[in-house]
Amino acid sequence: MTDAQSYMGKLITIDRYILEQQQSHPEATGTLTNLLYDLALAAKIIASKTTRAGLAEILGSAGEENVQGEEVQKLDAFAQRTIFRLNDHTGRLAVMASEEVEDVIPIPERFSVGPYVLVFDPLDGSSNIDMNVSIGTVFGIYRRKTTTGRGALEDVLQPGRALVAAGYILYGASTMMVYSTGQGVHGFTLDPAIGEFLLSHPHLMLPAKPKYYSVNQGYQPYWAPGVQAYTAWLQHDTPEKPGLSLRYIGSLVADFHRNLLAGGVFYYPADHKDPQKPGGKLRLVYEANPLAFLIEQAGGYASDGARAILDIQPEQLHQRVPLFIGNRILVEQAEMLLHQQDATVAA
Ligand code: P6P
Repeated sequence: MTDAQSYMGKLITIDRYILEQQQSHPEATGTLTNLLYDLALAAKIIASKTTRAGLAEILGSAGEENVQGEEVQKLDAFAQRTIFRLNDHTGRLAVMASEEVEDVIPIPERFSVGPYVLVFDPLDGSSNIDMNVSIGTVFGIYRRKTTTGRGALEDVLQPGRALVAAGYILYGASTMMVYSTGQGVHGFTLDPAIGEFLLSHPHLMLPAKPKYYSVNQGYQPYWAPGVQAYTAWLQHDTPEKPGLSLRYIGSLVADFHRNLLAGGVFYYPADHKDPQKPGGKLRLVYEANPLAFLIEQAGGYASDGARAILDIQPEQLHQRVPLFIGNRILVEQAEMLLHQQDATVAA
């Protein structure tokens, strides 16, 4: 019986599952467990707003701009405040970093610091809120690197390989929380009637036979030749795989989640359409790295087109990176074609 089968049919809450996983780490103090509890609570609080986004006054822009120069939707600000306020006083974190905040977020002086670091995108895909398209929260957890003081940028700029946990919350037809602490990927679905996340997808693994490729083909005229060749390869039957269907929601967590369940590849390559984004649109620290951690735990791979996302040493908090993520065979083909393209250009 597989690990997944051993859980089928059992009614297990996320709190109990996280605690059970902690028991396989005798040295664990429970701090990471409680941090994951807090993120599950944040998910419930944010979900209580997303399900009413179309009804409450919360729609529309808060009139502010975040560091990306994007209008901040009120739901973005609410998600940011919720995650911060659930974690600023617990003594579990040394420092936080968010897509919505330019610099690292220190723990207020009146509270003690702890051994972990939380990086997060509080509400990714927020431009989809008004169209009722699924949106998501992405998070990653590190142990702090610094040994004195209250946590610093150095603690946040760690390679993804150093993550101890990562996950996302998908606010869609149902609200799901999917996470890994390095012992496989596990999915929980919120039962709003009881306010509990229940284990619904234990030990998620990418299907060996991929179904979808996900990219914004509107940028095709601006792609490098290697990306053009890669997309054509994905569309055609080859000995390695059948021609794939295109599915693209334009909301990273939703696109990632569908491909995790069905098999496939999501890519947001560098394009030369927007000079502001020569290295792709997605951020390394709080989008690419947590999802790369998850996809490797699920048997897949994530690359910037040349090397593993998890091996990249971040230089800036909001740095962008090209992202190819999904079945390993599909992502390695991207690396091969981009390398061939570079070799051709260099010749
Ligand atoms: P495009 C949403 O704004 C986001 O950050 C991700 O969720 C999504 O994958 C990407 O941008 C979509 O970008 O350029 O295709 O609209």
